[in-house]
Amino acid sequence: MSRGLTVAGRRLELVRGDITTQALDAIANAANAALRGGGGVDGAIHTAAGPGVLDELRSRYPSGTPTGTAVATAAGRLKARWLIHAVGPVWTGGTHGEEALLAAAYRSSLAAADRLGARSLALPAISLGIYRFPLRAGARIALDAVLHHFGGETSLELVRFVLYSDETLSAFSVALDELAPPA
Ligand code: AR6
Repeated sequence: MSRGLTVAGRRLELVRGDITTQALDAIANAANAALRGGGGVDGAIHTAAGPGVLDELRSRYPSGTPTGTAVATAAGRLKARWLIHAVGPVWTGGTHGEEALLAAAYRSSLAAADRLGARSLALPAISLGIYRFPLRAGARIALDAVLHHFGGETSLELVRFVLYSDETLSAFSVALDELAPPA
C-alpha cells in the first residue's frame, strides 16, 4: 500500500519501508538532542551509514542540538547525499509543548533540505516510536508541515514519508485523507 498527492507540482508520498534503503537526495533521521545515535530509526541509519556520520556529528555539533531543530551531515554509505538529524519531542502528556515541538522538528528538517538544495527528501515518523507521541496526532502534524512547506518557496520536488509499519502507514493515510480529501 502506498499513497501520494501532488500539490503545486510537488509530490508527497507515503510508503511502507526501511528508510535506510531510500535513494533520495536527503534522508531525515529521528535523532535525540545529544546527536550521539540511539535505537529505532536512528540506530538503523547509523548502522547503515557507517561511523563517519557519528564522527561528523561529534566534531560539528559537540553540544548536540535542541528539541525541535535539525542539523545536516553527509550520508556515509547510504544512497543519499545528506542526512538531516531532526530532534522531535518525547511525549509527556501533551502539556509541555510537544505538538509545537514536533511541528518545529519537521519545519527545521524541510528548511535544512532547502538550504542544501535537496530536490527529494525521505522522512520518518519522528517521535512516533520510542518517544511515544500519539500516532494520529503525530501523523497529522507531519503531513501538515509538508503541505504547508509546499505552499512556499522550496527546492523540494518530492517528500516521501517512509513508514515502518502498516499501522503507521495507515495513520498517515487517514490523516492525509482528512487534510486533503481524495477528489
Ligand atoms: N525505517 C523507517 N522507519 C523506522 C525504521 C526504519 N529503518 N526503524 C524504526 N522506524 P523511533 P523517536 C520507525 O523510535 O520516537 C532513538 O533512540 C518507528 O517504527 O526511531 O523519534 C533516538 O536516538 C517509528 O514509527 O524515533 C532517540 O533517542 C519511527 O521510525 C529516540 O529513539 C520513529 O521511531 C527518538 O525516538
